[in-house]
Amino acid sequence: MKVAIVGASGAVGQEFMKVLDEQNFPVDELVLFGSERSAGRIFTFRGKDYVVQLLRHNDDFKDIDIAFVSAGANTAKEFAPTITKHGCIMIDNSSQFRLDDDVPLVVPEVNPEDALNAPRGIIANPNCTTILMVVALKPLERLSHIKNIQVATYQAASGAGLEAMDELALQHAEIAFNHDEITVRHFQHQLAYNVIPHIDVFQPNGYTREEEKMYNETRKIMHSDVRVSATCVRVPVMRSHSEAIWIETERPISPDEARRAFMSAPGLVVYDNPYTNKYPMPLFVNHKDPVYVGRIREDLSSDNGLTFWIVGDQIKKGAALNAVQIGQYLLQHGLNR
Ligand code: 2RA
Repeated sequence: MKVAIVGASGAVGQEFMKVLDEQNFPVDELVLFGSERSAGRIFTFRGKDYVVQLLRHNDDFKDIDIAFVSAGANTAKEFAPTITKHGCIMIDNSSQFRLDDDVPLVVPEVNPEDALNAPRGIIANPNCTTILMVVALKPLERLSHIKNIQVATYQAASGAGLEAMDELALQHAEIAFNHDEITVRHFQHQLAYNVIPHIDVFQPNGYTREEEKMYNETRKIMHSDVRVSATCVRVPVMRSHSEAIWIETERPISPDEARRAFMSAPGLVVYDNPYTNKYPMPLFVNHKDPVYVGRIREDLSSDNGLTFWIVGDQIKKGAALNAVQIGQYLLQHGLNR
């Protein structure tokens, strides 16, 4: 396979290389693309150095089978025709195409078969918070249709990029050394020792675009009329997102029934014994593949309610691993150019 990574120098671009190697993805040739800012940089993959090439409108993608793209919505929109015009499959991590009717939005543990119907050669990778949540929802939906979801997210700095992670570390250092001036560049406010209930742009209905993604993307991925109310919060954590989830189903699902369903579901690890302090925490989930689930219990506010807590690595399963798993599914089902 000839594989491209577009946005190679970013947090997700770097994770694509790591995951492709970890997953032993069949990469016979690798081509890295980036913006003016990163063109010329060199990265090593499986012991070989690769130079980031400037992304341009030409025939560079002519012989490429799959392009893993994480370069933002504007770049995805501008370069999708160039990337796909010779038959290259574009797996895009941006929000640009996620809700397009002719672009599948895929989480392999939930709706892999949707990836086989990509008339534009584009497959969209969902938002990280959505990916992590639907991996846990899928086994429960099989038990009883989920009618309503409420979710509060605790999102890591990594969701705002490498620079945001560096800034968080700097803020902690500045506070530790009693600096009066705290560096605030990527966040609306200081993140260290704080939480910010604002990710992406506020909409007229008072939800942010990040919160609306969880509503719209969950419905598309699960082919469901489920209603989702999200509150998405940035927290001073480096790279794993946490989510407190409440669901209401058509019939009651007991915590034990849910636990058994979680334990047999792909992509999930149950880590749940609060009495021995066993529950997922972001610091211990970093760089891990699965979504971890704990705090499983009845929702006391609803007759058919269940509530639980999940944690997943935002850069890995929340982005790069999910995209690579889509690529693996395509290969298993005869990706043809
Ligand atoms: C965030 N989900 O966490 C968004 C984009 N990665 O900022």
